[in-house]
Amino acid sequence: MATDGSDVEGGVACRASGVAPVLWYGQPASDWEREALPIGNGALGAMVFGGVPTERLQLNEKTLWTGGPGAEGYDHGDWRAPRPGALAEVRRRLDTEGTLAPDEVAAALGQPRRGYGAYQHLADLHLDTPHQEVTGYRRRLDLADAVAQVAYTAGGVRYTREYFASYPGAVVAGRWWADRPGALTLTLRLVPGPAGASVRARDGRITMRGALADNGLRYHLEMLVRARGGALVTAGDQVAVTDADEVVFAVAAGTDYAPVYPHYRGADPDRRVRAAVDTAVRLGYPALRAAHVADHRALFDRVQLDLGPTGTHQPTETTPTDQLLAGYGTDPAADRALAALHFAYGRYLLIASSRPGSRPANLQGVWNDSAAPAWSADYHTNINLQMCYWPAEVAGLAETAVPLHDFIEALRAPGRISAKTVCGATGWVVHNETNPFGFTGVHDWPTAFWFPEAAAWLARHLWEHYLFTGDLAFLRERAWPVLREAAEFWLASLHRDPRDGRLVVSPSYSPEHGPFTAGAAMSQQIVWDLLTNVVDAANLLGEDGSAFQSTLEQLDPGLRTGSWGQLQEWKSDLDDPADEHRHISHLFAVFPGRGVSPLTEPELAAAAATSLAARGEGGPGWSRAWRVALWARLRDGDRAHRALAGLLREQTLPNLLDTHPPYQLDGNLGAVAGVCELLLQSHLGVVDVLPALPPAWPDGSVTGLRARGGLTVDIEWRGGSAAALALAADRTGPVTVRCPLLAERPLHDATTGAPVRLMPGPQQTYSFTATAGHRYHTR
Ligand code: FUC
Repeated sequence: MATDGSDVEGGVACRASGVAPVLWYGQPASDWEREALPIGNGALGAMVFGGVPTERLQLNEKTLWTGGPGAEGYDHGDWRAPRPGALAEVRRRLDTEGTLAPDEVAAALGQPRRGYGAYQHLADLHLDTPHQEVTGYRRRLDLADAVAQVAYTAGGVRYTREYFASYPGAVVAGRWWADRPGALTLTLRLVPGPAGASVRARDGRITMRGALADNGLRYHLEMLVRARGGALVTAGDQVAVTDADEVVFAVAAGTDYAPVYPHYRGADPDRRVRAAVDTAVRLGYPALRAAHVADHRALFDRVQLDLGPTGTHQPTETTPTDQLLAGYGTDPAADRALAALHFAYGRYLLIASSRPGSRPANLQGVWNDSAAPAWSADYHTNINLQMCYWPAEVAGLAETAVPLHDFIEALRAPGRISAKTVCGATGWVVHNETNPFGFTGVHDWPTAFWFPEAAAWLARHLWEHYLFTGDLAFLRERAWPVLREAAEFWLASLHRDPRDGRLVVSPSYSPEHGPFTAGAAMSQQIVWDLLTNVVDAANLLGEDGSAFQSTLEQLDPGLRTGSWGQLQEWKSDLDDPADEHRHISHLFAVFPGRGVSPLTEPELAAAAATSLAARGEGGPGWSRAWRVALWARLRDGDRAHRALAGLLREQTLPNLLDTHPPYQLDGNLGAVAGVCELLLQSHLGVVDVLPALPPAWPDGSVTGLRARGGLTVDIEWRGGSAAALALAADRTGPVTVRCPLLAERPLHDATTGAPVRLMPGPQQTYSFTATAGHRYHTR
């Protein structure tokens, strides 16, 4: 990137501010949730405190879970005894009574969970120094390099430490150095998380191993320490270094977990963990670091967001991040800089918590310091897991979705059994939440146990991957089997509504509030979405989609306007205008669905806006993030920006992590997707440029956003309108763009230099035929 702040290549001047996206603080972290800084490589995570005299890195390995096979009484949540007629009875009562209380339905269809388990804290790495009084303290996290750093002066010596979690190296690595030779004296020690772990140290190597008490899951952590200069002594279970010039270490960890139903066990982790640290140390710190930075930047650098000039100073550079956040709302320029930093951070967190080969990001990504985290830090599938992956495609991070795709595929085997035993249907199903051990059945929390639509909602992520990449082999081999089998479940489960003969979901529960009914809006909208996607996929693949098509034609779409102009959440008009519940389920068709848009269904979109406005502006971080995306899809940039402002002001911690409370990653990632929707939309088959630009962001630019149809899009705007546009096409084919700029500016093919013949269309759209590999721009 040019350092003069502009990078002209075929059209869009990427006015990136040239400021490295960095979080920084003037004091150590004392609170894990609010202040520690996360690094991760998808499988391993560390929270860096930057403490003096003692440093703490809290460590995680994504598969360290209690529960599952081996845990007493564990099952996948399928009924432990058949309940002949139970489901039919609930359906019959809903047909006659209209609504049922959640307690009643939970009594009939739910059961207590057994051995579900929870994500576990692995260990704390402590590094003790003799330093007491320090000056010039700085703690930072460079998002572009994915390196955390701490620096301070003690006794006239400048000490610096840095850490990163390397995906190619499969280790968390650290380096300590000083600006004077022989100045480093520290002790490294591990404090295990699981009870009963054995810790040994020998020749600069600390090994922690054991098996979890409840399920026998074996875990192994190894750390190798090397010092340059001075002396390194291994005493007991600690490594002590004195008078060294530099200290480096690498940590690797693993368990014998394997994502394979029904046992979820694989090879002993010892050998691969040892090989990882040995290889890392043999490679040497500089090469390890360089490979890490190159790996991370290959993903991170794809998208740059700049929200305009900030005057004489760069707020993110001159003001510590916690103060910048605390001052949100007092300085528009600083607010824009913080919003751009928050966006970059969300992309960083997705990269750090989800890489091919790891499990998907859980409720806390990969970071957890507890043996009993909230909601087990599991995979909630009625909004949270899906939200975490909303930015993956549009924000140029498709590779981070691979763990989700793998996870969804692995849910099918246990999901088939749950579909049969609990729902009496073919196909596969998962309900409200799951764990790494294929929990696809039910539990008994009345307002959060029954949600068979989760499988259909998850399946759309594989369809979306096809829409963004055009990868037909992926569609045929990976997406189609998942989609088809999820749709088969609904062909077997949909119920004919005696009120109007339409096919509805019954029982149907609009997440987490209100009564059980038949045909709640979200249920219908998700099934409509699935069947629509399956029919499209069948047509593309030459498969027989006729059964899905005919079911779709009889399906209640779950879209109706109610007595106060709202989009009804339930088939009966039960909505309370004073209800401010966090789940906004009946607007699924607005986002992430594609069933309602102001451009195609203006009345329904107006009803959706009425509902959304009535939901107020409060709620947990994830709910605010959803509103950013919803208002963006309703093309109201100002209201979307207000939701983002509320998220930053009220639901964001000093380390910029989202809070529910407690810390929950989905709000960070949902906000990235929401911001992308303000600047670019493509869910209606049109590349829609600046559909909901907030008035608060009059000038700016974004590079590298992705549009369905295999396009990479750069946009520059000034005074609230597009000023330059560039599109790079992955493949040859028709492209339609909605951008008023094209009325006054020709589009050029940067590859051939020739002007592009644009066909004007409705609603300020312009169409042309793109050629694979060509780049088009408006200059
Ligand atoms: C759903 C949400 C809660 C929370 C939990 C993890 O149950 O309703 O707000 O986010 O997931």
